[in-house]
Amino acid sequence: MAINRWRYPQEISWNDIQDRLAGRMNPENVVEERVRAILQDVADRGDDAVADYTRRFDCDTFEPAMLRVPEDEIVHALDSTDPQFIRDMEIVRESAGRIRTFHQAQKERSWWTTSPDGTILGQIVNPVDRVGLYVPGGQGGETPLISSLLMNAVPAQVAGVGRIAVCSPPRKDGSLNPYILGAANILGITEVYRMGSAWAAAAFAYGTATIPSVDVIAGPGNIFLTTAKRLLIGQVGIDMIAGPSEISVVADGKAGKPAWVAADLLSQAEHDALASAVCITWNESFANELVSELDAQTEALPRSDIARQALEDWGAVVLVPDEATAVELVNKIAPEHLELMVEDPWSMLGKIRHAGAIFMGTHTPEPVGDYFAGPNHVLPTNGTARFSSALSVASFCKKSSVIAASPGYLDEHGAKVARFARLEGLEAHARSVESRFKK
Ligand code: HSO
Ligand code: ZN
Repeated sequence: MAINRWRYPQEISWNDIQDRLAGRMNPENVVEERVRAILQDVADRGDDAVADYTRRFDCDTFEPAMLRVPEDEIVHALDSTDPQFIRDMEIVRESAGRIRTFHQAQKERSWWTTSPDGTILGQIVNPVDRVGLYVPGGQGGETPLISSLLMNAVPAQVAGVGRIAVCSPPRKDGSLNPYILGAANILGITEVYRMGSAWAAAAFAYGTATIPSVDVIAGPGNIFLTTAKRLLIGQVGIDMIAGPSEISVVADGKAGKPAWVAADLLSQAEHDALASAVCITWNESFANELVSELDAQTEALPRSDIARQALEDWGAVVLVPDEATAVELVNKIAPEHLELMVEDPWSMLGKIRHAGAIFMGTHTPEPVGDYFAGPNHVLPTNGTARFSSALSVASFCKKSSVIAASPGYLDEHGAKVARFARLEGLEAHARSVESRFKK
């Protein structure tokens, strides 16, 4: 495998690295026209359009009556006799609990301030009313992203969203994967639809006879779903436009073996041929060992083709002169996931300013965060960690400000407000205020 090896900054500049990684952006424009037509069709024809697309792409016997999964099926989703399924569902339950505990700490409160004159100012936090969550089917419905369902549903529940609907594309026989229904049961979600791709987003955004419209659509999906979400912003809120997975590992060569770093890089490379996995180190012999580990481990993976392509196209082992340069480079990349595989990660942490999620030291491989620890795995990609954050309870809330002026407020401040209004040539504003106090 031909993985990039760069000496930064001697052999490659930051601009060059940026150019190399920028090509990863999804070529969304190519599908935009098709997605626009799908959105319009669902807006016009509702359930029939959704069923038509589902028949074409997922299940050739699909009818509108099959859109909603009967509640009974979800209520009985855990009544399985398969011991493996039961054990798996216990893992899902424990993970959901840990995700819930973490997100409960994020909950923002409404707050109030009172001035000496009796004026009260405040901010009220309210959840949105209705949310539609998307779960990708994965390989024809065989490997749905259950963890992403948890990561989207739990913060919405902690926010207090009253109505949470879930959708996922049906398998060939029209059914949903039992793991999706089992997870919905564990989460206490009873509204589940069989639909996927851009038409699912359209149905959630516009509403149909069967599917009520929602306020926020969240969850990962293929390029059609992502493009639909992007085009629907404004009509609905969305979680974020997440790009292919990324990981950067800072390794001092003392903490953690090359084999571990290689495995961690591959954990994200296997997601997508467009995924990016980068190791930054100032230890040359470690870099050499890492490259041979990557070679060997990639070949041994079931998804070796995807991982190899990701590593060759968007991966790199970057040799820097020292730790300070490593930190500088990390802050420029602003990676989705950052592992600090160094002896003292806590002393490095304070210097990291831009990263979606940070994994500390040798005992914290990134997949612990993907599945189990509690923090959200829906994270900013493509350098957007410079200005945005993980999916959170706040993603499903909005705030209303409250102003309650005291009886004496306008006598004291009214003239200033009126003058400010006239500075902007807005006479009616000025009179609204002046009508209430004596000049
Ligand atoms: N690492 C992905 C999330 C995920 N991993 C889901 C496994 N399942 C987000 O970048
Ligand atoms: Zn992952």
